[in-house]
Amino acid sequence: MTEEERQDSAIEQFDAQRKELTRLMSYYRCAMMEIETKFRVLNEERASRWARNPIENIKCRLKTPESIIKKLLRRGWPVTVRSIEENLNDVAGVRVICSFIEDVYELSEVLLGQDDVLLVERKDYIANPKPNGYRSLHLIVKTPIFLFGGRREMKVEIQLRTIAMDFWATLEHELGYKRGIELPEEAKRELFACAEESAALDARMNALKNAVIGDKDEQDAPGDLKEIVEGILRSGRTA
Ligand code: 0O2
Repeated sequence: MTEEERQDSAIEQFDAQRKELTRLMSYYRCAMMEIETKFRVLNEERASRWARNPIENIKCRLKTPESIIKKLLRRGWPVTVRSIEENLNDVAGVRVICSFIEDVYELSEVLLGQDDVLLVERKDYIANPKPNGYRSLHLIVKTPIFLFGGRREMKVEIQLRTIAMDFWATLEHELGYKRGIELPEEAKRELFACAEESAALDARMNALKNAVIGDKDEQDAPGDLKEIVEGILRSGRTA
């Protein structure tokens, strides 16, 4: 092979990978849109039936190619387009900020009850907060997107949390988590205390909701849900 032929072949391979990556990222974007729409539909229905919005805000994000490559390298996985799909669960992320703690669980149960949503992994950092105080419900789901060429299953990471949990996580992210820096012990203790206070506030606001609105929308909630939520709220009250 001449030098020129080698260059042409390298360019061709690079171009093929680039096109494949662009296509894959667009599939992730589509899956993210599907999941976002599912939550918007649930919010719309609750708003029309009970004049209440269980969802305060939805934030979607696609991991950047730089961040994807860094994660693959960090974990020792191959840096190829196929490896992204095989190894990463969080390329497409949907964060659902809920009004009350009960909304987090109800929305997740209802979403997972849909026949085109398959649960891959569930991490309940609300029932079991991280040692630093972080709380959220994390789901990895598979959902289909329908393309000209047919159906394709894509993974999406969903984080459900209350406004108070989001307030804490956003500021904590600013302070340390994002930059990967180790905070001084005193700062860690203070952040943990803030997380506990936020959890107690969440429990009080949830109780207030039930006192003011009653349990109208709980009539729609799946049977075992009340018990789970009540357990979490009890622990929040004693925090
Ligand atoms: P970004 O910038 O938000 O995307 P995995 O991704 O599953 O291989 P891990 O750590 O087991 O790795 O995942 P986990 O525990 O489900 O957490 C992943 C995401 O949750 C993070 O994504 C954060 O968004 C959020 N998160 C987890 N722990 C914390 C925490 O202590 N503080 C804050 N503020 N957020 C947290 P990324 O990709 O790390 O960051």
